[in-house]
Amino acid sequence: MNPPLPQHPLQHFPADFVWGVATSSFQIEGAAHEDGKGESIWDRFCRQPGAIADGSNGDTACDHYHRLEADLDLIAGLGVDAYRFSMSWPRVQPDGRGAFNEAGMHFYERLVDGLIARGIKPYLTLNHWDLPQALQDSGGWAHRETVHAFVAYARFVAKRLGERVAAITTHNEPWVMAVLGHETGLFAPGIRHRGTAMQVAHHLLLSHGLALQALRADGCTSRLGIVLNLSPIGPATPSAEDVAAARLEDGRSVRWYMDPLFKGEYPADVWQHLGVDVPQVQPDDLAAINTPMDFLGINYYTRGVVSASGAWSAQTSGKPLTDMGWEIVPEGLTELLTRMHRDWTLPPLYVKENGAAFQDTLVKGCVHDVERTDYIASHIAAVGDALAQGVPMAGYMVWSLMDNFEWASGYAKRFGIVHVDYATLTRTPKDSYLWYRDFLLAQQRLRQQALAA
Ligand code: GCO
Repeated sequence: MNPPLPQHPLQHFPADFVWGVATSSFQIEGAAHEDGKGESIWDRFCRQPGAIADGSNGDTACDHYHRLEADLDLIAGLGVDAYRFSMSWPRVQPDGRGAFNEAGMHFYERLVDGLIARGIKPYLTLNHWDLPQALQDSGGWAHRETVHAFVAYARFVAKRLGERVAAITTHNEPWVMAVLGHETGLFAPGIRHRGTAMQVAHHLLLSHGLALQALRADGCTSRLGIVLNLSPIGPATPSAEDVAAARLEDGRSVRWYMDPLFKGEYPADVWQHLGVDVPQVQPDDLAAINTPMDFLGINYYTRGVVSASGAWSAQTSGKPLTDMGWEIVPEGLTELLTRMHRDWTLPPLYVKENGAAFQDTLVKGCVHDVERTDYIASHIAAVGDALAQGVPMAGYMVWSLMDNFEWASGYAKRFGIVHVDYATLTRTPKDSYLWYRDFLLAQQRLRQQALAA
């Protein structure tokens, strides 16, 4: 017998609320050296000894590139309104500047048309971290020229797909690219220099703003925005030192992105703290970053807790943990969303990623992932709580459609609601997939009842 699935009271979401599921190019596509695709910084980074926990790479990943139709059927089987995917820049423009690669574009046209044929709205992300290596070789995101290269790439893609995709996200998680990629060096391109990281963050934000302006000038009809990874950040204890440390971390990870995007300024306390590591900012940059957006996407996984001594650890906090060692805190999502609504004037908000890694076991064609199902159900309820408090929530997307390449953790961490057997590449929907499908069906019925009433 199957273990019982978690029960949460069925909340009533607005009829136009967008339910979705998400992936990213490097994590699922594979076909790393096919049909004219250029090298990305993640292709290169995976070759560095020790960079990836299991020594793996994205050469095959989930082989999504060759299994597109079957994967589209899996997405359709969920009954979602939207599918969030990213485009590999080096697949469509191998060197990041100059010639575009028609074979690469063709893959994404098939993807978008296949979604539309199945009644699913395509949500496209232009940059989910896999920068063309050729651009890295000339300085990458630390170099201002990359900003202009990105805008040219965005314009090309929007001209080809803009009428068919419902939404275009410029960047996924600038904090991760800047800090994990250029300060701690845990992610590609593996640089360790705080000043470089802050310059990268500035260039990502600037290229986002300039791309929005260019796309709108070109007449692009998709809704445009950015996706940030955010957490509520609190002190480990009420001590003045911990409170100050938490405030600074909130500044570095939340306000450093939200203030320029929504107020046109960097937070003064963080600017002062950074000293010589502040970015070079040209006179019109902040006005460009402050360009109004049609939506803001948020990726939420866990809360942040900060102690000045660095002594706090999630492992001893007493909260349940995921396989990433991250605390499970659904109420943290409500706290984050209501705080954002309070502190900034926001466009419609979407949770663009939310989900959890657990060690799954596939037995007789089933994965009884009760913990993941409960994680998703409790976080959807947390979004409902934010809505009830007046936050302009417009959608929610599960991370991720299927198990995939979890960056520096390789294939060891499984976030999918569909299990992938990496030896055979067989896909098996987990219980969480079945739960989400049934949940969406129930939402659909509520919508119909509301329409009929
Ligand atoms: C991110 C990325 C995803 C990750 C997911 C789980 O948020 O880091 O957008 O690519 O796989 O978050 O860590």
